[in-house]
Amino acid sequence: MGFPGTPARWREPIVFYLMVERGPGVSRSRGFSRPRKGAGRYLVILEVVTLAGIRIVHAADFHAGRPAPAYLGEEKGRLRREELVKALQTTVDVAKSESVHLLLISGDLFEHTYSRVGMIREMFALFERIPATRVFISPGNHDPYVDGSFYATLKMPDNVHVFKERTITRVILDDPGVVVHGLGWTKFEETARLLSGYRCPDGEYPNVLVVHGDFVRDSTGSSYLPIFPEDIEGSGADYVALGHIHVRTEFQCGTATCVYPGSPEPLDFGEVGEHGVYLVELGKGSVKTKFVPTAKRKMHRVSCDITGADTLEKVCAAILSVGEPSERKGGLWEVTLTGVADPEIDLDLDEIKRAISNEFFYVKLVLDVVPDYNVAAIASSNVQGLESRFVRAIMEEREQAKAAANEARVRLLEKALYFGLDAMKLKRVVHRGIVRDSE
Ligand SMILES: [Mn+2]
Repeated sequence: MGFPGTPARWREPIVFYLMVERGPGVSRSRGFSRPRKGAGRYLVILEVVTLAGIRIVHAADFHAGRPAPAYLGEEKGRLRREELVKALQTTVDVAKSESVHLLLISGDLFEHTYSRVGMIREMFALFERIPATRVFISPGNHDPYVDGSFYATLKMPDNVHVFKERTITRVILDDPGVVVHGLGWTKFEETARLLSGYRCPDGEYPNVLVVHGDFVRDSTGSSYLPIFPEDIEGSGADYVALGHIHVRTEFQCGTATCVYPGSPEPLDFGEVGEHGVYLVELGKGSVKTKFVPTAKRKMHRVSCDITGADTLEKVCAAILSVGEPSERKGGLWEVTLTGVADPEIDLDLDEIKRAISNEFFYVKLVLDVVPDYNVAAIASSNVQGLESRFVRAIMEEREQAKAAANEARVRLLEKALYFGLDAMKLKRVVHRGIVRDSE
């Protein structure tokens, strides 16, 4: 074999391959080429072959098919629903561009109750785009392997393995050298500790465990397949690919690295922060993880101080100072208005929302402002007047509740104070601090 770009007298190069690490994932041949007799000089090349471990994309909790929250309305709801399905395509794209050996899906890929066969068929077909990647699916509580499940009725591409049994089974892959263990939910509720007592056989290949369940640290258990720390510590797994918790979490349990990748798309307001999938590089006794954000939209939960804003226009301007314009236009926001507000200003949330909603993909407003009443001054002025007597009565009760450390009653009385003052001064009750935009 000639060597391009080298002088002719430098015949065949001698290539030394230096192995820097032994382990799975070796794809290069090793050794060196022998010079042929009669050749003149030789170019000696030292090639360092770094051995990458087993490359994995780990994802869970897509919840494809789930109805969008009603507050999004019809058009945005439909769009959002499509985006949940599309998240699988994005995940497969990551698996393809990273040329991973394994794609692990730890349950709740779709919602059994709400999914249609056409949608699921399209989703399963996506796995055909990555024929060199082995796909492992561990059904969860929303997509259990029950009678009539799409996992049971539709044909899967050849590179996909679905764990359909309630007990752990394993698949040994000599190329790239890994053992994948997993189980599947076979009903919609699971209180048994299905991992308890399982032990991966010792061998030269690293062990991966794929399961959808609830990691619990106390003895209260869970109806979502409780997993106790000792279940994992005793398992001998190197990487535990979990699903069920929608906000990503990574933790160590004995020698095992455990990851909840979270839902690739956030599903509701509790699920703030980045969402995506995990890229994992695994060797025997070594695990490297990297989070890859893939979510199309983000959930934001912020508060906005409107103290000093004495017109609706100023209130709107304050709200529009949250985030960057692109974050507002693409994101789902929950904005809580806080601070001290002029009691005369009409904080009509519907009107405010109409004025600003074009600037957000979706915005939900929550009022948590304190009206700017000078309570002490009202209590001491015109002592026989209704307002003054009302304030003093409430304040007295508030002191008693405070002395009894009854926080809930203190808050209730403060609310009553402002409701009462509003009713007397403004002739109406203002719903401050009450969520009016139902989820
Ligand atoms: Mn889930």
